Amino acid sequence: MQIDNNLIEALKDSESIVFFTGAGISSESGIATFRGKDGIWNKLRPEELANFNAFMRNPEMVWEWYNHRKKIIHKAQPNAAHRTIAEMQNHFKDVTVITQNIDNLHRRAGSNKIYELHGNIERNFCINCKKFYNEELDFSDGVPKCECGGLIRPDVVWFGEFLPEDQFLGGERAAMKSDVFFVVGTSAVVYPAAGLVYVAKQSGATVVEINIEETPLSSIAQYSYFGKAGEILPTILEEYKSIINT
Ligand code: BJW
Ligand code: ZN
Repeated sequence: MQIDNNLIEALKDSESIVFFTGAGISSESGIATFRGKDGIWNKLRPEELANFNAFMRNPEMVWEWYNHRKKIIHKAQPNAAHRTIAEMQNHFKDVTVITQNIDNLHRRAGSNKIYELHGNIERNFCINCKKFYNEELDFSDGVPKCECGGLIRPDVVWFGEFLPEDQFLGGERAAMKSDVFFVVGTSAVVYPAAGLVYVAKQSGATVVEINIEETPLSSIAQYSYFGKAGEILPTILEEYKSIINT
């Protein structure tokens, strides 16, 4: 994979770089994506499972799905893409991760400035009084309930729900001031998250896409690299380091 010299030049002049990530960055850790050829939602439409009405109709089914994913996530390890992004902190003044993922793998890889747009699978809250329950939940009597009687749900963002304001605004600010904005492993079809790429572009950032296939954003990215994030990101960093050191 040949990395464009102009991208390395742009990185040399950069203070703020942002990685906007989606499920594809975790696929090399063994976590299935939602869409695309290996997506877990090829059979089940995401809009039908990841929404509050589905949870109210059948909380057992929705919890079964999250508990299944949680098991996989707990066994998974950050991959070369997560690790390279964390290592970027040693080379650039300001490195921000804006992730749509709920899997914690960026944090476990060592990134320390992370905005989580769609929540985090490690947290849960009561749909009634909003009390948080972040400890291991007990499912022996069915779907766990709060002391107030309300059902407990995972703290993730479902369709039709607002994104956590502080996370979205933090991500938006980072997008606005970014010099280079990497879009990694996302189909970029879910809004308002995908809109941050346009915010970055309109604010003058160089947009770089890394994906195994084309997305609606490919046409607005200055640089597109089609392949695995766990191979392309380390190549970009190696190329950058070799040029900086010459
Ligand atoms: C690799 C790779 C490798 C694979 N290397 N690449 C029009 C109609 C109806 C609704 C809307 C509409 N326009 C906007 C909306 C609203 C809706 C929306 O966007 N819908 C569209 C889908 C149509 N958005 C919302 O509802 C949002 N809220 C909102 O708008 O609030 C305002 C509001 C309030 C009240 C009323 C109305 C509006 C909320 C969206 C919440 C999304 N939630 C989920 C679930 C989170 C919890 C969980 O994980 O269970 O978030 S859905 C799911 O999609 C998840 C993801 O974060 C998100 C994005 O998916 P992502 O990350 O892009 O994954 P994939 O699988 O799609 O793509 C993977 C990519 O990786 C692929 O491109 C592969 O090629 C690539 N890849 N291996 C590199 N090794
Ligand atoms: Zn409660």
